[in-house]
Amino acid sequence: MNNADRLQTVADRLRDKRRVTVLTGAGVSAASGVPTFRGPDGLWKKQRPETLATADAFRRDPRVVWEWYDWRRQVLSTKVPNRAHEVLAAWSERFPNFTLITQNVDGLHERAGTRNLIRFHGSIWEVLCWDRCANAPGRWWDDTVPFPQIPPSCPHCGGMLRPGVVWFGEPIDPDVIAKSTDALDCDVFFTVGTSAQVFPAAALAHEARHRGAFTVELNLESTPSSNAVDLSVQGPATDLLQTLEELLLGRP
Ligand code: BJW
Repeated sequence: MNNADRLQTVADRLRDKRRVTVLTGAGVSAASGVPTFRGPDGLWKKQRPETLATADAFRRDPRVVWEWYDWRRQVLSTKVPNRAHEVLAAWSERFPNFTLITQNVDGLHERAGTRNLIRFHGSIWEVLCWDRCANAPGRWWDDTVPFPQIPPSCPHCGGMLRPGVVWFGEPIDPDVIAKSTDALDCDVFFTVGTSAQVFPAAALAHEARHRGAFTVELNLESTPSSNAVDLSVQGPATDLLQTLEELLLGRP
């Protein structure tokens, strides 16, 4: 089956369906110029995850970790959503029961106007008090770019802030797990632009299929999920989602 046939099959599966769930990863933001983690120019090619994306790394050297996040926030502040974000935002309006679970912390799905969005790994635009001081309101939005001082300090206790993202070894918010698990009861489940190497996110497609969803992977290349989904289509997320949207709207 060629890509055109595969996408036609997916479009047929989507027609008249109500419950659609999409899991996205860094590949969806690649066309916006946001670096992925594990690709040839990925963030982990230059830095090991353990030195930047764990609580231990932060405890050891909060300045180095914050410099990395502050740099990424500066890069992100210059980026805009691409066609993949836009199509998914349109689907979030059109399908009666649509959920977008994103591993991305970049905020581009929000900026595209996506409804019913679950941030599986948190947000780079949120911060929280490292000491969880009693006066701080859990986590809050702070889009200061760049921070005038690194590490930025908690306005409530003067201690350090940390980024509102989920690091390796940290649990996913139980409320996020509960909402994501509910969304696995769907007609069609997509996994888009993720290497399917980070758990528990990587297990969601398998569980959705187990529950009866038709599962589809859209990715530039094959991943550990490719043989575990019903249909895998290779190509840039922007092109594949745009083609699907045209098929759904009945336009060439
Ligand atoms: C395109 C494209 C284009 C490119 N179009 N496609 C079970 C088994 C083994 C290990 C574990 C397990 N369960 C837990 C673990 C440990 C760990 C884990 O998974 N480790 C593995 C690496 C082995 N997981 C955790 O630690 C998680 N926590 C946890 O399980 O807690 C349990 C616990 C319970 C109770 C108490 C305590 C703990 C947390 C994981 C947190 C991940 N965090 C990060 C950093 C977020 C903050 C930040 O941004 O700095 O999340 S790591 C990084 O990877 C980031 C991403 O969200 C995540 C996934 O990456 P993604 O999106 O897949 O990106 P890439 O770069 O890998 O792939 C891009 C893909 O796009 C590629 O496939 C390209 O081909 C494709 N692509 N351009 C379409 N244009």
